[in-house]
Amino acid sequence: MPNSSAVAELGGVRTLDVAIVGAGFSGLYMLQRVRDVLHLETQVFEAGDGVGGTWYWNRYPGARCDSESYYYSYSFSRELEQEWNWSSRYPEQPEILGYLNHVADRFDLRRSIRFETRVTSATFDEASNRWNLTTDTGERISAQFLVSAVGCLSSSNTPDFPGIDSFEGECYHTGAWPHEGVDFTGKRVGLIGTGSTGIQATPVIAAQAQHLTVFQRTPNYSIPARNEPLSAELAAEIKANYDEIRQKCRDSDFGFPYVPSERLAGDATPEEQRRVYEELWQLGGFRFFMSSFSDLLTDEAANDTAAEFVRAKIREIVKDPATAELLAPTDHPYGTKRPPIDTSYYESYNRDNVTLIDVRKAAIVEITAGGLRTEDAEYALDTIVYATGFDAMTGALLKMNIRGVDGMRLADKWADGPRSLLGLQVVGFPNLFTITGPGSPSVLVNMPVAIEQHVEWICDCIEYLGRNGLSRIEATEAAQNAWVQHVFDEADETLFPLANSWYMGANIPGKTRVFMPYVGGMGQYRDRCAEVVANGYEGFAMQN
Ligand code: NA7
Repeated sequence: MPNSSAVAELGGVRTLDVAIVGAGFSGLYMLQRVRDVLHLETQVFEAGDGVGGTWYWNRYPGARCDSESYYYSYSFSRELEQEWNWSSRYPEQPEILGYLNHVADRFDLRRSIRFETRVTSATFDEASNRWNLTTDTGERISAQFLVSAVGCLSSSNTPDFPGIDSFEGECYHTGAWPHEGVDFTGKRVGLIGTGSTGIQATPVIAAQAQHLTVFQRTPNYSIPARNEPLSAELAAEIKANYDEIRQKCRDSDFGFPYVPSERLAGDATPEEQRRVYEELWQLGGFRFFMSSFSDLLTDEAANDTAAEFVRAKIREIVKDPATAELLAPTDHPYGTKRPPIDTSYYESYNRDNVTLIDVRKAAIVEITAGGLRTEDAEYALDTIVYATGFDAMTGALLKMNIRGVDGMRLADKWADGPRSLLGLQVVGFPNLFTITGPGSPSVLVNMPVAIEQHVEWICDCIEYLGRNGLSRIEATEAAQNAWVQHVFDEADETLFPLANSWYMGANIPGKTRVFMPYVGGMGQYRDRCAEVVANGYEGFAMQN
């Protein structure tokens, strides 16, 4: 084991083998493995006052997982898998947060987590091959390895609207929701953003508020979730078959246990296409995307059959034809932005107290003391909800102020878009590992599947280094360049680059547009990672 030192205070500097940043799904599992399997000295640093990451911060009304509970969970502990009971098909945010708290208690993780502590800088010291960290609580840490478990969607984005601070009502970002909740009773609420979050929040806020005005820039293709309680019989069947379910997730493209379709949309008649889409629409959730036809992401004509089916559904559900037309997306292929899953989203627009405003036609000009002004009207509001998303994939990582070899800032290194080897390491930043970093399947996959694979790969790597008396590992330039090219090539074979999505960094003004996640599929990616190890960590340079 590398530096299996006891935790030590040297001149006010705490020494660790592994420093982990973030206590969400990734950080908790990383901690469990580093501390209890590798038996190394480690500490998690977490900005919040509790565990949960995404599920700690995103407490907005209607927040729930779009993946089904039984596979949106850890697989590393059979006991955990068997003892935890999910209440419904799609767990709500409090239930997932409860699950992660249970994990923290069950594995006694809290004692190794420093809460309400944000890492403010991380600098690599070449002389010692260690990372020097500082925190906003004044702590100084020296760690041999730095593991980022900061999440892909954790740095919230509030647009820089003129006058934003002049608003005299209440305003909230969905990604930093007050723990005590918000009462919308009797309020005129404005909701900006119709991504997955706005789509989940709309029906719930509409049911409480006096009036809800939704400000939409880009309409989305949303598929009904069809949430329902998980019956005792189904729960027992899942538990009896967990090994098989998990293996299917690991081998699949998207980390889901669904049977992928091998059929091309173009090989089906229009009637057959409609039958397939209708069946999956009724089943609900991501099956529509993953189990309908295999060419939806590669062939525009095939994609349009799915897109047109959803548009027809919107026109069928939404009674006002003008509103239905506004809600029907035409500017990007289906699935090229993260496909939302909803509960009564389109139906909300049939309520008398919900209005949809097109802010692509007439953009938001400013936030005023009493509401919001667009290019053609003013809206009086008591509350504004920003469901405006995140600086995805790189935002939280870059906020940490990471400096590698020769003082190089990661922010500068990635000014033209993130570059990494396998989404795990970056040239010039030795001993830094990024769980679900850009260049890995990450957000295109059911996240716990991607997270567990990364945690296990990183821990195996750290163990290997220790066993071989090595103290430093770094991606090589040639291997990184080849991987980045492969990531781009795979993306270019799909329709993904046609959308202005957060996958492309297009939601953040000034952010370089490159497709960030790896689209080659979880199964293929796992094989590549295993091959790298089998070839003696091919593409990585290691030193004593
Ligand atoms: P998203 O998917 O990034 O959605 C943000 C929404 O906010 C989207 O509709 C944006 O429109 C809209 N937005 C952002 N900036 C503006 C401005 N300046 N004016 C008007 N509208 C704006 O974030 P979510 O939180 O919904 O979901 C993030 C992920 O969390 C989700 O994909 C799941 O993986 C879980 P745009 O589409 O950019 O035109």
